[in-house]
Formats: sequence, structure tokens, C-alpha cells
Amino acid sequence: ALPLDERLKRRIIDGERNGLEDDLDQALETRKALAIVNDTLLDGMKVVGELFGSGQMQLPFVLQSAEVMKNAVAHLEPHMEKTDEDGKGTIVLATVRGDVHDIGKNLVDIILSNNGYNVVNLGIKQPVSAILDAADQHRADVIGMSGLLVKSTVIMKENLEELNQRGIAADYPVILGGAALTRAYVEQDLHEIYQGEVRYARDAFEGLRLMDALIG
Ligand code: B1M
Repeated sequence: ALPLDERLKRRIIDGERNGLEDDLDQALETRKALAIVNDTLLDGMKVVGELFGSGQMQLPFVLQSAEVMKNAVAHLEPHMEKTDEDGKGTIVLATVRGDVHDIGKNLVDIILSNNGYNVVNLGIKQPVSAILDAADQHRADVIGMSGLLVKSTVIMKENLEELNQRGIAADYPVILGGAALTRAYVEQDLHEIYQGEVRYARDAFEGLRLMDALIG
């Protein structure tokens, strides 16, 4: 049999759910929930991305892997550390228009929620109008946009231009994340066009650090 860590990674790659909870419980005996996500499960998703990108894995199997990933995160979530702090500020979080990828966004939600932020998670395929309505309604301190498609990087730019046009850019610092973005694109190109603050988060923890820096 494979060592536990390797077995968990294979479960993500193979989309194999049977026995997942048992393996996760066993892993929890020696490791923290977040470490299991970061060091093991995300490694598995990375392999899935590589296999899919090189044509060695078909879409339905990617979907199965994503389902197992979601189940794993849901099982681990109650074991994640939480601060007692509360009400540190509000972020409206969304995957942008045309993009269905939400595993990363939902991890960001968990990390920020566990660390005292109020997260309004709008879900996937959100047009800019919906994001701005929610930001207004919830008096958001920050807007967070996620997107994994190359197309989404263009949509994020259009969204920032919409905030400029409405004259509300100064009210909303924006955090952007997702695999198709680069730090340079956000911190140089988008920084140049946006009339408010725009920052790049490589992962959920950088998202948390940015929230602390922008609001704290
Ligand atoms: Co899709 N997909 N997918 N996919 N998928 C990618 C993104 C792709 C790179 C795969 C590949 O070709 N190698 C590729 C994009 C290529 C491109 O645009 N150039 C791709 C494609 C092509 C597609 C479809 C078009 C395929 C098709 O239909 N022919 C289609 C798109 C549909 C659409 O959006 N309109 C599609 C569909 C799907 C599934 C539905 C099967 C599934 C998504 C399921 C779901 O999310 N519910 C899926 C998956 C799983 C992937 C890969 C394999 C894995 C993504 C993932 O969940 N990673 C992905 C490969 C890859 O990313 N390299 C791929 C784990 C996740 C935790 O990481 O989301 O990057 P990530 O989040 C990280 C950071 O980026 C950051 O923190 C997270 C954790 O540290 N972060 C933030 C993310 N958002 C943040 C926001 C923040 C802060 C940090 O603040 C606001």
C-alpha cells in the first residue's frame, strides 16, 4: 500500500472518494488540517492540471478530482484553527464572469473567515454589476476577485475600469487571485490603470496578509 500522504494525493488525481474520510482522519492525527490541504491535496490538483493541460486527462475526470478536493476540504474545515477575533472587516468575494473555477476562491473564504473577516462569497460567474451591488449593500472594505482562465484576467481589467468609471475606485481596494494571473500583470499593468489600490495574492495566505495590511 502507498504511504498515507501519497495515497491522499492519488485520491485527488484519480478522483477516488471511497475511504477519503478515513485517510483524512488518519492524516489529522499527525498533521494540521491546513498543512494537509497545502502540502498534499493541492499537490494532487497540480498534477491534475498538468495531466489535463497536456491532454492526458479528460474533463469529466478533472471534474471528479475537483469533487474529491471539495469533499476533502469540507471534511477538514472544522479542524482548522480559528481566531476569536471577529468583525475585522468585510470582503466581497467572487469568481468573475464566465469562469466556473471556485476551489481556490472557497479556500480564500475559509482562511479569511477563520481569521476574523466577514466574507460575502457570491459564487461563480459573477458579472461586475453583481459584485458592485453586493459591495455597496454589505459596505465592503475590500473586493476580492478570483479567476483561473486567461480570459478572466482580461475581465478583471474591465471590472477595474468599471470601478474607475463609476468613480468608486478609491472606495474599494481590490485583491486579485487565480492561476492565470501574474504578479507583474497585477502590480504593474493593472496598478497603472486602476484609480484605487489593486494587489495580487499568490495564495490564500497572501490574501489574508493583504487584508490585514489594507484594513488593519
Ligand atoms: Co479548468 N482550467 N477548465 N476546470 N481547471 C484550468 C484553470 C486550466 C489551467 C487547466 C489546463 O489547461 N492546464 C485551463 C485554463 C487555460 C487557460 O485559460 N489558458 C482550464 C480550462 C481550459 C477549463 C475549461 C475551459 C475546460 C473546457 O470546458 N474545455 C473549463 C472552463 C469553464 C469555465 O470556467 N467557463 C474548465 C472547467 C473545469 C472544471 C469544472 C472541470 C474544474 C473546476 C471545478 C471547480 O472549481 N468547481 C476545473 C479544474 C479543477 C481545473 C484545474 C485542473 C485545477 C484548478 C484548481 O481548483 N486548483 C486547473 C489547472 C490549474 O489551475 N493549473 C484548470 C486548486 C486551487 C486551490 O487553486 O484556484 O489556483 P487556485 O487557487 C489558489 C491561488 O490561485 C489563490 O489561492 C488559491 C489557494 O492557494 N487564489 C486566490 C485563487 N483565487 C484567489 C482570490 C484571492 C486570493 C487568492 O483573493 C480574491
